[in-house]
Amino acid sequence: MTAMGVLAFEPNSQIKQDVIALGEYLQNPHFRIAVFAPFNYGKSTLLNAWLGARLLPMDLIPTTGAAIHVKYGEQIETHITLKDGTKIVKNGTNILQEYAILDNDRRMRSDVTAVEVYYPDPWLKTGVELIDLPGTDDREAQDNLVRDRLLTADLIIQVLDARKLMTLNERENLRDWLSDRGIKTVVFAINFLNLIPSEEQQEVNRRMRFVAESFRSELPNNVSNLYRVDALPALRAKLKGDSAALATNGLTTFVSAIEQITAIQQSEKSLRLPRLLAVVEPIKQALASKITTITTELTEAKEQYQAEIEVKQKAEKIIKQAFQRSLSELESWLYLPNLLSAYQSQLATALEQSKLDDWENQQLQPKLLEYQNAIAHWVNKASEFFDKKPPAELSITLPKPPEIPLPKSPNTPNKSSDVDLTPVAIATGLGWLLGGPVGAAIIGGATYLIDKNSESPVKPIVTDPELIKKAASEAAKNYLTTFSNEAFPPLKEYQQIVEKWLDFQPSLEPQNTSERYHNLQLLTTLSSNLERELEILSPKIS
Ligand SMILES: Nc1nc2c(ncn2[C@@H]2O[C@H](COP(=O)(O)OP(=O)(O)OP(=O)(O)O)[C@@H](O)[C@H]2O)c(=O)[nH]1
Ligand SMILES: [Mg+2]
Repeated sequence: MTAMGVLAFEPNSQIKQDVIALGEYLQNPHFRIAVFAPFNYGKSTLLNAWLGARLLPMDLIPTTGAAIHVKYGEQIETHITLKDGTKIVKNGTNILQEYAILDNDRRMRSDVTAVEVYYPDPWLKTGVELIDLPGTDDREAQDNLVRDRLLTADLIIQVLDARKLMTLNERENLRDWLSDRGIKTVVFAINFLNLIPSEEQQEVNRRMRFVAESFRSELPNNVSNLYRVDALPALRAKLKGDSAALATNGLTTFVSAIEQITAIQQSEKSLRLPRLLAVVEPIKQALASKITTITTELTEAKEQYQAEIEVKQKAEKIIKQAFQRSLSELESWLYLPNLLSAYQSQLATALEQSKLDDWENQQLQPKLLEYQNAIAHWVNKASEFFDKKPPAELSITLPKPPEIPLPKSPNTPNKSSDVDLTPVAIATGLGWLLGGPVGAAIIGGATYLIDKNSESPVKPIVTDPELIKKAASEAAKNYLTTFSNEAFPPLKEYQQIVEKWLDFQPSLEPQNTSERYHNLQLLTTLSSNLERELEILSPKIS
């Protein structure tokens, strides 16, 4: 049952064990009779007497260390199944000493999963199976095993020790545990009655009858569920074939009563369903409460998630607006007419003074950075808020130093007519340099023609301040035009990337809920299947 996993029962929880045991019980065609009692009460001795052979280990110390199932077989054989699947088959039952008794620490072997003894008894051949169980009240593992087996039994025989009667409390606990599982019939066998003085035997019998009364509601009035059997004397008599002794020690009466009760119960056949129903009820409840828990958790998760999404959507809106604003501020700054009116004249002055570098570092670059930072600020905010890596930063580079057509000056020597004076690259620091072999430089406002090929001192070529101013202003305009033209494409591209990146698309479901949905579905299906099965079964029980 997959729901067992979803319900996450404790590994040894009673419900889980009940379900497992019941599965086996429902499949098992044999009528199972289990004998149980605390250790040393003579369970194994009683079964041996019943079967007429020393099949099952008996001893003065706690002995039986497995549920030993005795079934019909043509010859006496013992089958041991180990946890790893190994099956050991041996003639006789000596091998029980190795696999089915408690060790020196009074513990069961943990590697044994099933112990079966096959025995050629005609009554067993009718489809009856006897189960010898470890004693209870010694260790929890044994107690658990016994309870498991009791649930899979069709008839339960409890051995009582005439010398140690059950207390009221013990009796009620047992009755509650059994009736919670739909087990209403228990046959009691009193052992060791011959060991107490006869004047006390009467009183013991009276009290035992009182105990037995709680477990016979399903039996006809003429059939008792309380018997006296002196197990050891019975075994001895049986082995000797002493039928007179068998009658006095109670075995004959006990065995024929059990056969009668078995016949009655076997004919009813309805034993197993009520027991199933008794165990199903707690499972139904566990399913229902788990379904409620998961549903509540899912609803809460969804509401919380919805709230988170709303917050994120709000944040997205604010961030997007702010980003757009900072971006259009930069755009407007880069808009050529604005650039020219803000910077052309100061740039021209800077060029005249050969201070392009200084101007870039002190004027243009800081301003550009300021706009870029404003944009990056919002991108980083979004990155933090939505916890995703931001796109590559916006990169706007400054143009190369400007080139200008250098005007001809009246002072320009004729011989320089062969010199191509345009365009002229304006370098920084040293002044103006021509692209060709001849350069022009402005140093401190004076313009010279530099013949780079000659070592001769520089000679001025343009000295007219008006012409220089004009050239510088032209150069400034060129520079700013290039700057504006080159800045827009990366800016547009960046805008597109960021706008797409800023689109927060919430997934429909909060994370980590899919498994819970799956479990919920599983449980709901299971629950309704269970209901349906029960509806089909119910008419058969009532
Ligand atoms: N005197 C006497 N001794 C008995 C009687 N029945 C059993 N015994 C002894 O009591 C001891 C325990 O008997 P077992 O049959 O091993 O008892 P058990 O209930 O199977 O014990 P565990 O397997 O340990 O739970 C053995 O030594 C038996 O010989 C009886 O009727 N009279
Ligand atoms: Mg035993």
